[in-house]
Amino acid sequence: LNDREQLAPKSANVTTVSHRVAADERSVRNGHEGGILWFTGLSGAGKSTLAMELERALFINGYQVYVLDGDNIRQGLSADLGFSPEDRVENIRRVGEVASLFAEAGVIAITAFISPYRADREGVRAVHAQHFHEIFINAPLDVCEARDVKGLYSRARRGEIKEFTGISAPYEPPVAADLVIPTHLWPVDRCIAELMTFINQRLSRPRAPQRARLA
Ligand code: ADX
Repeated sequence: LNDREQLAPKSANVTTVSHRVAADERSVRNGHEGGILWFTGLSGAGKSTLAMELERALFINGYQVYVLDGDNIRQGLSADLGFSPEDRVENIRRVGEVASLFAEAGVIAITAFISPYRADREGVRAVHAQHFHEIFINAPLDVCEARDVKGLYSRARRGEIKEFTGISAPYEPPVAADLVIPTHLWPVDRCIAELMTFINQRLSRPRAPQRARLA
């Protein structure tokens, strides 16, 4: 919780309380470290599909993993937020904090949010720089629009949805993503295989849980 000074707390007189479980004790038990796999991309690029497939694949391989998905989080944690620039900033800030808590708890958090602003994604990286991986789920706008899985693009084109990303609201693609997954070129199986390879390289492999000497 060292570099969490992004937003100065409104509350006065709060101090940091130390845990008595260290990060490496958690990773020894889990067989891997916690971390954040931050998916970003246009609506319809494939973030949710790949996040849920990857969650399944990692779970089967013994990882502690959980997906935070935009459409789900916006029905709970971010139920008070819409799609104005300010609300998107706040949405990503909250999700970044939650994902960081998951990572500290030893879990791999996969986040599936458009997260259109580069500065917001970099803000999350600053909160949890150690194990933050920005993954660009990249499909061109015309492909996402042709897919139009939820029918939102056609509604946005008709002006029924305002501030729609890619149509009437901006999307700032990553300039140096840790991994790029072009979903218009690769089938889902290939995308998952590439993600698994990346995870095996970047986060330690699962080991058989050891029973550490604990006091
Ligand atoms: S973000 O911009 O704040 O990161 P988030 O990922 O949580 O967005 O939510 C995006 C989802 O909300 C889309 O998948 C889509 O289903 C829905 N949605 C509804 N209105 C909009 C809009 N104006 N722009 C983008 N997505 C929208």
